[in-house]
Amino acid sequence: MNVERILPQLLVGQNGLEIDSAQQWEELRRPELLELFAEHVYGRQPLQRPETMTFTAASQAGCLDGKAIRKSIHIDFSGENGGQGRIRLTLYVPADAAAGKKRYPAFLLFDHGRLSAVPEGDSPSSPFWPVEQILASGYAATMIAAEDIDPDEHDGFRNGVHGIFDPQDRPRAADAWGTIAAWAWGLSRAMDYLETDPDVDPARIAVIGHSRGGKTALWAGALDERIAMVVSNESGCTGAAVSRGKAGERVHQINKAFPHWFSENYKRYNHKEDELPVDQHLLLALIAPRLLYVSSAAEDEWADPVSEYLSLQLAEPVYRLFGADGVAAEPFPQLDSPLHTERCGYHVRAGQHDLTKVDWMYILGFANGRL
Ligand code: GTR
Repeated sequence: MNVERILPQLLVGQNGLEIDSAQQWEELRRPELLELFAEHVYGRQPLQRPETMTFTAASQAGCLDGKAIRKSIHIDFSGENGGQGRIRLTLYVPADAAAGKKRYPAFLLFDHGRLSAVPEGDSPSSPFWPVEQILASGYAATMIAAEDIDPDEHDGFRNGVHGIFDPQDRPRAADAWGTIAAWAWGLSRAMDYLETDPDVDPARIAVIGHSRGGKTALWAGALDERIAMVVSNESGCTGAAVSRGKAGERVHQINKAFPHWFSENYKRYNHKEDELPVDQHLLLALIAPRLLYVSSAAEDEWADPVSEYLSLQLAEPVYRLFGADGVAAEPFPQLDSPLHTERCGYHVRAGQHDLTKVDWMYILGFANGRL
């Protein structure tokens, strides 16, 4: 798209102060940006780890011809409203991990109904979640599903974690958490569990999501600094892509089609992206200096690869504050030519909106030696 985009400044605080050190970024700009995204876009999470939360090992069995162990964990919690929730976490680790030899770095996938059910048994792999490819690359593979956290429909915020934790005796606040913030909260609860698993190295966990899952992974990664790497696959509008001047899906369209995804406040920006106090490159910058990978598909005009790449380029000044480079100097890459710098990576794959084995190949290639 050939429009001039006038974007909110990354390194100027709300009080006009120029941010020129990593310390100022972390103490001033980063907290105020988190506040702005919570208030105007995703909504505020009302709690972090519930006091009532418990982890239960529901099952453990060998799989993949003895090469791996599959564990099923129940993450249970309850709220003051009396409701109870359970996130089912599935974890595959190479067999030698369970023998206590090694703690593995891991990919934590956020699934949103793309895997028809939590895969069971000996053949868990799918192109969307290629467990064998992930394990063969030296990582554990773990996943949770959106449906266990909050349903992907506008139910008046009565079910899922909204029903469990939101106050029922007063009107909903305009900055209350939407479904994507609820899902991101679920990813942090998965992190809470993974910190306790003896087979996983909790300092080396990559969170990955596709499309609405990519939006979720980014907001989780912005909020939760335990996440060492974030992968946004084709997250598009209100994910990786810069909103101002974006092609394809716009703020008014996403708010109409998915009224439950974001805060009520976000609807104020329908047809008015220019009035947002943030844009999505600021979200990507909140991941810095941790590892950040953005991927696009060439035919995915709805997500808008050019705006996704631009966002990653514009996040670079924060990586520079931490002494790392980014992709700002590089033009939009050729198809299937991944661009990998020290802390940031990008590729645009030929084909349509999806998370495929080819995406995973490039993503695992980036993680190798970095995560
Ligand atoms: C679309 C939505 C996108 C993207 C996508 C998906 O319908 O407009 O923002 O999230 O769904 O999740 O596959």
